[in-house]
Amino acid sequence: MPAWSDLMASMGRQPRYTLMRGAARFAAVRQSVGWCRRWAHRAHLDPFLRQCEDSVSDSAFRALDRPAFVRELREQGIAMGLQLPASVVQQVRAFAQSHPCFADREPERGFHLPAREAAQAALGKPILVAQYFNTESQCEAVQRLSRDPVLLWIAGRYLESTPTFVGANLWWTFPVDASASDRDRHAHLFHRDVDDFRFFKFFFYLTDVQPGDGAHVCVAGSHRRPPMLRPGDRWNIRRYSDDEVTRCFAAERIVEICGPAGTGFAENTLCVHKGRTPTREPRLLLQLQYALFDYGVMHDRRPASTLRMLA
Ligand SMILES: O=C(O)CCC(=O)C(=O)O
Ligand SMILES: [Fe+2]
Repeated sequence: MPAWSDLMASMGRQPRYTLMRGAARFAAVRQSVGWCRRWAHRAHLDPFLRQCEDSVSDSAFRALDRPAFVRELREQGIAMGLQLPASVVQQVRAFAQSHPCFADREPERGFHLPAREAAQAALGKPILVAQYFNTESQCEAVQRLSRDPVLLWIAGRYLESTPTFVGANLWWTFPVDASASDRDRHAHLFHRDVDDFRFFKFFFYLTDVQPGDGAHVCVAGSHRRPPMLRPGDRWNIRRYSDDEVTRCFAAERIVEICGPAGTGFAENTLCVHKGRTPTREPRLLLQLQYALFDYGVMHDRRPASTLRMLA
C-alpha cells in the first residue's frame, strides 16, 4: 500500500495525532509548541509542583534527588536511579499472573500465562510481545504509581507544564525466534518516537533483566543528535540497523540497561532506542508516559466487549 494511503487512513482515524507527528519531527516546532505551552501554564506549574512536594511522603521514591534526576534527563535524554519497592513489584506481578495478556497487543488474542504454548499454537507463530489491557483501572499499584507525587513532580519540571498522563502500558517480551516483521513491529529495532511535542516515559522492570533477558537499549544524548545517514534523516521517522547506530555513536553512548526487578528509569524516547529480543528469560515491563497533550493513542484502555481469548 503506498505511503500516502496509510497517511490518509491515519488522518481519518487519528487526525490530531497524525498532524502532530508530521509537525513534531521538526525541532523548531517542538521548541515553539513547548514554549507556548510553558507560557500558557506559567501560573499553574509552580502550585502544581508545590502540591507534589507537599505529598512527597506518600511517594514510592521519597529519597530521590529530583532536581539532579531532571537535569540528567534533560542532558542525556535518560535518567537512571528509580527503584520500585518490593511490595509494588509483587502487586504488579500478581496482577500479571491473574489476568490475561494479549499477543501482539491485539484485543482478540488473549491468553493466560500458563496457556502461552496453546496460544502460540492457535496463532501459528511464536509470541514475541503480549500486553495487558485496562491496567490502570484493574491494578491499584499501577494507578498509584501513575499518580505518584515524585513522578508527577519530575514530569512537571521536565515538561515545563502541568503534565498530562497519557497512558500505562504493561507487557511481556518472550524469548522466541521472532520473525523480522514482529521484531520491527514491537520496537526491537532501533528507532525514535515522536509521540508529542514534549513527552517522556518512565520504565520499570518487573522481572530481573540481565544481558539476554530483553534489556532496553538507549543511545544517551541522541535526543539532541539524530543519526544522519541518509538525506532527510534529521526529520525522518524510521528504523535503524544496529550497524547504522554503531557507525553514528560512540560505543559508550549505547547503553544496555540491566538490573533486578524494580529497576526504573526515565527516558525521552526521542533518543534512539530499542528493546532487545530476549534469548534467556522473559521480561515484564511497565511503562508510564507523560506528555503535553493526550491524543488518546498511548493508553491501554480497551472495552471489555472487544476482548477475546485465543486459548
Ligand atoms: O521494549 C522496549 O524496551 C522498547 C520499547 C519502546 O520502544 C518504547 O517504549 O518506546
Ligand atoms: Fe519506542
